[in-house]
Amino acid sequence: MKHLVIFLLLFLASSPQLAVAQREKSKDEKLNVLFIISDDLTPTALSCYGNKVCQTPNIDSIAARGTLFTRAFCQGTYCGPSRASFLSGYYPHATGVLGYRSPRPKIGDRATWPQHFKNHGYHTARVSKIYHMGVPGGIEKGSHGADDPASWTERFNCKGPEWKAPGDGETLENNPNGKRPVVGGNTFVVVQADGDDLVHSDGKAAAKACQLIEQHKDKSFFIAVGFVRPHVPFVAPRKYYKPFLPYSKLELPEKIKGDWDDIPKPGINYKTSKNMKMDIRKQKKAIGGYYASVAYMDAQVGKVLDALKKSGVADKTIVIFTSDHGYHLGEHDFWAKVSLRDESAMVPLIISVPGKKPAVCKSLTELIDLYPTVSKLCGLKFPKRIQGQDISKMLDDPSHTVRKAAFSVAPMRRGFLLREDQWSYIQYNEDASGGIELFDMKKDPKQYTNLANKSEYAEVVKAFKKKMAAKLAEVRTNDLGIKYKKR
Ligand SMILES: [Ca+2]
Repeated sequence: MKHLVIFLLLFLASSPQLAVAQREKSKDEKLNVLFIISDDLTPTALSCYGNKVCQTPNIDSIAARGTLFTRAFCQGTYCGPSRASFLSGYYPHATGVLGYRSPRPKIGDRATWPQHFKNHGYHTARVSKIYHMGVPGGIEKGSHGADDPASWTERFNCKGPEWKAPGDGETLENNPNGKRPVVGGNTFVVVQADGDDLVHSDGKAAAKACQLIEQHKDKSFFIAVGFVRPHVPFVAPRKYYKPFLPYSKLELPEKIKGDWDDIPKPGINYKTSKNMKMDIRKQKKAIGGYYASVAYMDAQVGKVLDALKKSGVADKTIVIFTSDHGYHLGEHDFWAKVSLRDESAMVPLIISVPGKKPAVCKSLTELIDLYPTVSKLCGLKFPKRIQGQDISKMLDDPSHTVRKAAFSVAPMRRGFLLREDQWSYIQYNEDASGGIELFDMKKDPKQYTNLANKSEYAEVVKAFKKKMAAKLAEVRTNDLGIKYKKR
């Protein structure tokens, strides 16, 4: 009898019907991708990264199921170059996309990350800002920005009132006498807005994402959801401000006398408490407005996660949460992005894969790793020409490493960063003629003491100059056929 059962099982396993059924099963089991990206979000503002004041329960819930990367770096410290890089799979200095343009003219018909999935039968959908879009200008218009149509099966923009939202608004930047009205542009403005979540772009983006998950749950999907908060203007419905009021109770980062004295001019960030003319009250309000925007964005993430749960396909969907770069919230009296210090160059990165254990991974990673990694996780071969590394093994073994240094650039400052385990090395200009910063990240994790001009570190600096030149040469060795000018 036992032998008969084994015979029957063997017979069934070799039958063509069963083979077809197995193929169909494996097709059904292709993992979906839900990619959520916030704009200008520093990891230090999230409770899963240790913030005690700003609570982000929904983003934390992704971390509770997935791998939280504590040392993930963007490749460009503002929207345009960062997004063009991880979406195309090339470093900013490979494509030369150092500003606010689509990478398409530089990559020709080579597939971008979402397009690679589209080419493999995925339904790829873009909701709001994935490639660069001007915030607030582009969001007020509801336009496509520097999008790449070939990446998507369908795409949706989410118009919002931004700084014009009715409510109590104040311009914090360059407004010492308080007479400056609430304005648009890349300006620190806080608006405690009237009305509910759906008044704003991110509320609309969450609603659209929920609808798309339900609509496409029966096929393989790659849904990319872009939230524009906490990018300025800091606008959120009133209720999200409550935990941060009065603003006077919020704490500012420690201010050290003479903090700027040992750093080269381009190392002083483009926005500072000084040049923005923000007194202590305004600095605290900026943090409160930023946190309220984060809390609002986190609530929208929660809606999307609920829709995924309800759809019944959560157990076959990879969820990724990240940002395009970090942000200063007053450290060294710096504000916003662009700087190559950790607060600005690091991004939150959480990857949750069904069936894998939650973990915290301290290995150095880069946003450019998403293209090869997520391809690998979904069983797609990725093109050799792309420049990121496959970090998928880190999701099984968080001690796995693929690189000794993370690389990032701040083209606005002609700045270049190599961030190693022990050192943060920053130089300005390709020949370092604009100055150098070197921080010992073990002894000085908040980067207060620049060691670059101390004679005892001359060898370390010399070695980094060499490593930087080699990294740039490596980046420019690619299949794009571009002639590079030194900047
Ligand atoms: Ca951004």
